[in-house]
Amino acid sequence: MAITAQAAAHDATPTPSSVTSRYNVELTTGTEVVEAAQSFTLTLNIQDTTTNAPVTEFDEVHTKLLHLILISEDLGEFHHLHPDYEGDGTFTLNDVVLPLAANYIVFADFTPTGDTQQVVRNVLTVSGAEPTHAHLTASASDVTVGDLTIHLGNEGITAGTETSLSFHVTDANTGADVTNLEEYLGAAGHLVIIDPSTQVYIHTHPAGHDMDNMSGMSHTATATPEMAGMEMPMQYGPHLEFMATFPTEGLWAMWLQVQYEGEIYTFPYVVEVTGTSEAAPAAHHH
Ligand SMILES: [Cu+2]
Repeated sequence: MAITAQAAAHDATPTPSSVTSRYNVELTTGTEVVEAAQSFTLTLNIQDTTTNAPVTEFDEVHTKLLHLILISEDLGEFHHLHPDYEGDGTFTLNDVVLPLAANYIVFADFTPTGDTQQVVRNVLTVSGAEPTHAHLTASASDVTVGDLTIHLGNEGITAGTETSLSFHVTDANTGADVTNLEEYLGAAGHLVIIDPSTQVYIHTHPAGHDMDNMSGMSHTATATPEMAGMEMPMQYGPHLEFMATFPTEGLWAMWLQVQYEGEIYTFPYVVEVTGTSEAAPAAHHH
């Protein structure tokens, strides 16, 4: 199958950039076929396509050398994983279990030292998978997972325009604002956005998590004596703002990940993005 590669910026205002063939990510599994619900080892070999040499040096981005996003082709399932670096351009992930006989889209998100962030797309097929398409319907603006409810406040999102996605985090049981989200992988939250064809990948973070603009963030109120002189852990909420530009209209899937009381929570959303006013058909011609 064809492997397409796609680069996307990993800064505060990401826009999907054009397809690149600069890097190849070769996926191999320890078994001849991957069976649903059966554990396997996933190996990734990253090569420079111009020289065929392995890429051996990577920058640490959000505390990891490689972020692996696995999404079922119907966009119903989302995993964010971190394979171990073995050296020589090889990463491995042990004990991977995929529950469904489905095609999984694998986005390898990495930054070769000296280059920009790269996102390379592959497809991993679980035995018995039938090709399918995402049949998305817009989600409710409130999504509850465990003890947290997160409200997406945007009323309308327009394609081609930088949009601030505004989330509000509350306790699902009491309705009280949650102000003590923890840092997860070096950010207040992580938002991954995918189009239904899974050709566009956007990964964005709240503005200012690198200490230059502290929106959406609060310090802990008190420091214990043990913490004197140490950097205090950051806490976040109830507001989280992410900048993103959706290149095209239609339904888009998003997953917001935050950490709360030591656990990682994943909130799935589907949002409708409308066309620009220029693109809308003219109503009347006189
Ligand atoms: Cu992230």
